[in-house]
Amino acid sequence: RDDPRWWTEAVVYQIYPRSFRDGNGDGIGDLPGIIEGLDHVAELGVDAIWLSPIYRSPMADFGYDVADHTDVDPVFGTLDDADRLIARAHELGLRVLLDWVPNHTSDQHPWFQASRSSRDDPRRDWYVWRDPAPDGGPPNNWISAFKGVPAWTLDEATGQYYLHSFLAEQPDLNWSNPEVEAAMHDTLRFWLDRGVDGFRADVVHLIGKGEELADLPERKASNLVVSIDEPFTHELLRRIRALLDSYPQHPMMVGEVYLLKPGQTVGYLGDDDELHLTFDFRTLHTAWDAGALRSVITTVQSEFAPPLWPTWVLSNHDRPRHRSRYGSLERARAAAVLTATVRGTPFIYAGEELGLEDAEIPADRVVDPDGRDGERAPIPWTTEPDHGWGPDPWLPFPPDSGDLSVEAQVADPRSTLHLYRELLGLRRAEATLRRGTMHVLGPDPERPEVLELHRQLEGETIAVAVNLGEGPVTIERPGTLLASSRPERERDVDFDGHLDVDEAVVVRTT
Ligand code: TEU
Ligand code: CA
Repeated sequence: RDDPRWWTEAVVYQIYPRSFRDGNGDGIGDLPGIIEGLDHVAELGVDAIWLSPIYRSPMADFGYDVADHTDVDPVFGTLDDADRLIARAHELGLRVLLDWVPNHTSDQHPWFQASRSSRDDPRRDWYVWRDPAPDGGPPNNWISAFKGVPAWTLDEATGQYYLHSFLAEQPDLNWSNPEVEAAMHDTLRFWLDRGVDGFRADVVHLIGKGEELADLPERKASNLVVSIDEPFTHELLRRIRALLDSYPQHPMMVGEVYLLKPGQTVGYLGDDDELHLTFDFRTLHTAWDAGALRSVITTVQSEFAPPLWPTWVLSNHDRPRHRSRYGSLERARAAAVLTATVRGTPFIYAGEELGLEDAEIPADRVVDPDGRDGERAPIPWTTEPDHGWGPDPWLPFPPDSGDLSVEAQVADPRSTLHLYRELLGLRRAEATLRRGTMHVLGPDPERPEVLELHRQLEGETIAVAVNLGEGPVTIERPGTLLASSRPERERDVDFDGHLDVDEAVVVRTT
């Protein structure tokens, strides 16, 4: 626990609290449920959990609309439950990261209630208020995420518009106001004092807005989240980092920097004085194609070359699960081999260790403002019809939930769950996989459909090869087969070079 750079060797497991496990049978996941599920998480072999928001919230965006940063929403439990969860996780050797939502609050937050109450309220300037344009319309052409509507809503009572990059129920905070900065620092302290080990910072690249708030070219205005990238944010991040660094548990902050152009995300690490880690969602937006994956991995690795450190993520609560995107369980299992062997900190989204697909959501059960319900379906724990959730889970289960349940997969050594345990065990055992350099091989003209990566440390090379082609292939890579995405393959034998369709192997080369 003393290593200040623990996060470079950790594997992080994302829990979406509504969907992970239900402790009281009301159909909505909760903190007592998470505590019950922690043994499963620890046995998987991860090092930390990240909880999507658990704070008091009207749930317009399922918790990403925070109404009180210092309390737990009653649907999830109590502050005592949070304390018990943190303590139990620590007993199991798991660090705990909370989601922190700095760009906006709920419109029900007392700060916004005060801010909207009058133009003279001391909290007026805690949010971004502007006069209407001369024609009475919004102050600029920005479009909010989710519904394609303007990022401004007119507040009739005071005759001004407020800015919301997301829903109208999620007004953007004004970080140019030092009181906002101080209040948001206090929310970090509140949880650091309770023992959490860090944060995942939601759309953190959006917090520093320019003073002008000028019109943007149309394409940027309607893709606001990927278009805002202001120098002021870096100043704010340096002060956040200083706060984190003042705590003895070496808190880590991973930023959701939702920028997709070359070189953009890496800038948010600063000179090792801003974020510790940043997501880079270019991999998340890449298809199951050898050329595309090779090129995105190469690019990200070169941007985050030592001494910098990248992350790796294939699924989360905002995007279709990678099994659904890639189209088969075999591919999802091959991708798991990459997750366990790439250079960088892997993030695993709860349920991917079961090989879950998105659930089919009937139109009348869609509840998310952006239609992300499918990837948020409840995790099946048992083979029983209710899969451990009581009669009325908040969303339908993913396909094959009986066979894919935790209970069924624990009992089956060939299951995806056992593959994840095996692979994460291998990562723990092999320093080369955690700390080694990584070289992405150029395409072999004979077999361009094979993606191959080499991890190297102190003269040892571990090769990872994935066949993304249409038929089986043979490669020239002598060594010992350490792992394969195929359950039937014998391990710890000489590798014969054979790769099935959608198979990934890990080979200690000789
Ligand atoms: O997501 C930011 C974000 O950009 C997403 O809205 C993404 O564009 C969209 O989901 C793609 O369908 C973060 C959170 O992860 C998300 O759950 C929140 O809704 C959002 O911020 C607002 O807090
Ligand atoms: Ca519940």
